[in-house]
Amino acid sequence: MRWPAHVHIFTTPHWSARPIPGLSGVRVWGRCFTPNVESLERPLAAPALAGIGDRDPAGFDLALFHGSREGKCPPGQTLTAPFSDDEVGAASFAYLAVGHYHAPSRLSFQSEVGAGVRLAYAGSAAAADPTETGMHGALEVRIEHGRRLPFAEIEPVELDRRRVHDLSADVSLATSAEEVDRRVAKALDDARAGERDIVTVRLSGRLARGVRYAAPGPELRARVFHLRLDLRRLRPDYDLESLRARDGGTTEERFARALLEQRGAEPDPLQRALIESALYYGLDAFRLREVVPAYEELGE
Ligand SMILES: [Mn+2]
Repeated sequence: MRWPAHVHIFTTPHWSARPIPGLSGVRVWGRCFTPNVESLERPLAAPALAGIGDRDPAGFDLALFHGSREGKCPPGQTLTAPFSDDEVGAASFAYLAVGHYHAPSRLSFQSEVGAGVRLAYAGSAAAADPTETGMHGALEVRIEHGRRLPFAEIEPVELDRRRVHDLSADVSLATSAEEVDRRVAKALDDARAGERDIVTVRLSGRLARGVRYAAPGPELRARVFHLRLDLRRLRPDYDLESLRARDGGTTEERFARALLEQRGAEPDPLQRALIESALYYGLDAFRLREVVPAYEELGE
């Protein structure tokens, strides 16, 4: 791929600048980073900014870089090239365009070098996995300068035509698999999930006795680009608390109590889920007189 002539790639780890043709005094500053190499260098610490010098009062300086705003690091994201809000405030950039975090965010404040939005993450241009919900794209940044302090405003530009949704549906006492599908379809409607979208629906509640639900029907699957159902919080309608409380001596009651005791004593959540699925299979055998695969996805 060949970049067009007006694209400049910053290739030094220290800050360097490019002027913008036709815009006197406006400089874009950048510094490169190595993908997947975490760095604890602070890009906005005073020594890193020492080479930048005074800005041209006719224009402004803009920063483009990769880094982590401290205190805002999303769970699961690595902290690299950290900077603090105080460092942002002390730097002489009117606007800072930052990358690394995948969700959009912004920081607005006024200082002697600029006002309005002063720093923003555009976020990833497209959702990178099923947890990256919401809109993804770029930011259009408008900076007014010359007559007053440089003033920036930003406007999101949606680029990813797929949206990622993370939804939940209560399917309590659904009396058939079709009814479960209808409740999931309602959740898709409420979220306006469309045929291009990637959707996780977390089901919860107790299904009516004897109802099995393992996967969405074909009509439901066809409604979105990708549908993933999380069944870990779905339970059959067995009242475990009353089984635990009863001190009766039927085989079913003793079986239920024995497994509930085992589950209570088990520290490992995976083992607890396994014991619980064994309990449900056993209760199915007692009450429905049949055992079919249904509880492989139980979880906490
Ligand atoms: Mn990154």
